[in-house]
Amino acid sequence: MRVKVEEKVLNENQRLAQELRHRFAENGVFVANLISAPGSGKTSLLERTLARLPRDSRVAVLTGDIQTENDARRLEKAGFPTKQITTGGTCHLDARMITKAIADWKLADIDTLFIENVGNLVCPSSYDLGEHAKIVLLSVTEGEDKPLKYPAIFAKSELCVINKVDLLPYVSFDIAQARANARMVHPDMEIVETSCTTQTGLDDWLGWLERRRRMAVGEKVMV
Ligand SMILES: Nc1nc2c(ncn2[C@@H]2O[C@H](COP(=O)(O)OP(=O)(O)OP(=O)(O)O)[C@@H](O)[C@H]2O)c(=O)[nH]1
Ligand SMILES: [Mg+2]
Repeated sequence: MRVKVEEKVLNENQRLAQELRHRFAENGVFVANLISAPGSGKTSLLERTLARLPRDSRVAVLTGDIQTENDARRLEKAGFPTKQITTGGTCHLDARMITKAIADWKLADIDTLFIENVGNLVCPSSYDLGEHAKIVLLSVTEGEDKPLKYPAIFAKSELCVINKVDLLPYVSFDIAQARANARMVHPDMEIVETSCTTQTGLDDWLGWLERRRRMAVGEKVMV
């Protein structure tokens, strides 16, 4: 019975996600869905990203949490359209929440939509939001075994951002093993190493983002 209900919910989500995908494609919006355990640095990475973009960039941000508007308050400081989605208990964003949140935004005015999912490595992996790419963050305080313990999200994400590398001297995190574990689950996975504190690796992240955006909107990429 429970399986049947879950199936129905996921099918309905898939239908709404497909509608979103069409709308994003029609309007040329590239959508990135950032997923990680609580506290890996999703908001920090977005803060650093937004701060580096030209002020006239056509970027918008949705950020999901169970409670509080804290992340939206941090992100809106960059001056781009930003909305908090508070789920009130649900451990992931779903396509209906995205549809509702963007209802009064003109998609034709947006080139890139960043979605910060609720901090959780499990539930968000099952919910398509109509995005082009899922991006999973893993911070060096979490342990290099996480790709093996939470394979679904590593299998479904195009990019793994290993964040907080400034802390490597202080924690026993084997970064080579973390990379190998991610590639064991997802052999073609792209990986970048970042620190939002020292800004190490941010160029690699921004480069990936721009290449992926151009691919999504069908432009030719000159590398
Ligand atoms: N040392 C270090 N700390 C970081 C880095 N990135 C983020 N932090 C810190 O980690 C904590 C959590 O960062 P957030 O950006 O709020 O993490 P989050 O993934 O958005 O968290 P939730 O939205 O609650 O899931 C904050 O205290 C950040 O300052 C980093 O690269 N290095
Ligand atoms: Mg956050």
